[in-house]
Amino acid sequence: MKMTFRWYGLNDRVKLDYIKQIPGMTGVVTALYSVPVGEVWPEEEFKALKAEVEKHNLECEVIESVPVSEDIKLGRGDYKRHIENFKENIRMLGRNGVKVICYNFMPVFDWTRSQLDHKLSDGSEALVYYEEDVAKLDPTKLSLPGWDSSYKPEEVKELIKAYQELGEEGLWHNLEVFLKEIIPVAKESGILMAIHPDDPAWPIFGIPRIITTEANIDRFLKLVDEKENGLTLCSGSLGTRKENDMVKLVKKYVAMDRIHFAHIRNIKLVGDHSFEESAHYSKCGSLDMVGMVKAYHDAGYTKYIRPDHGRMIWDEDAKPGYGLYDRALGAMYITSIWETLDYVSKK
Ligand code: DNO
Repeated sequence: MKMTFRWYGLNDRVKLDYIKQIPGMTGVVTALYSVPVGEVWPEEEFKALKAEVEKHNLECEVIESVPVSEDIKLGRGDYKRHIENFKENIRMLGRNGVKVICYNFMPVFDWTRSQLDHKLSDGSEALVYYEEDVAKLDPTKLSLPGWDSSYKPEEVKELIKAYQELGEEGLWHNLEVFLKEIIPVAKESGILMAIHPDDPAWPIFGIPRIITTEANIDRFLKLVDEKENGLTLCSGSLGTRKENDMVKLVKKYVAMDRIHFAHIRNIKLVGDHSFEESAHYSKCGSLDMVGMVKAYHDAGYTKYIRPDHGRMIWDEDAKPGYGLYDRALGAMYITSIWETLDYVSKK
């Protein structure tokens, strides 16, 4: 496996120098954040970003994310032009040594939480999702750090209505149209596409979400049954549903060679539709972290892993979920499990 770390570009408080100091780190996962969703990424800008990363002896082989426009997801307006632009981005990234592109097909809202700074009993702060608090939120007035914040409240209102009308089957259809266009281009460009599951893995605010369960992932993989049509297997997203057995899912999809990128983190389930993000260490949450890492390890997984969200600890002041300290602990925890498994299996 290759251990990587998400980096938000030159404005990120977490510097490349710090990331490089985490033992075992091979590269960063990043994106061009200046380009509006749906448009073409300027090649020179990407080359400069990559050069900056490489100057720090880190690789830049995974993009998270090339965002998919609402028009594509809704199959309306500018969707054909946006799909062509997406293909251009795939070609350009392939030319520049990128191997994996992570993206998602979540309508309007990317990852959603009810609070970003919930104090856990040890004094650390974590992102949490409490169903009863989410029910009280007004989605048109919300903004979370992982979202495209360029929508105005009236636009969000219109989008929500459009997705409610489109429904789950409509969203599946538009995903299929998108995949049939882009996967052949990914194949030609040496790129593995890796969809990120919906976080949390259920519909929110009455709008559909489809990358949520084993049955739906099976359906997704069959839409275009090619290796290039793969997954970012995010344990903290799929793991929000109790019935998603993460160790089993890793084993299954890694054996099919459809996991191109792994987001490994732990969560503590505190209700059917409520959870708290916890430290990576298994005992802090509900997921079997060693079981998951072992499933990747024993399958001889050679692709990319990153620790996912961290808590805010040691008075760090950073983007919620994306500080340096707790994610660095997460990376070391995963790397240590891997090393131990290597050691034991060679004995
Ligand atoms: C959350 C992330 C997601 C992810 C996108 C991928 O922290 O894992 O925001 O980057 O959904 O497109």
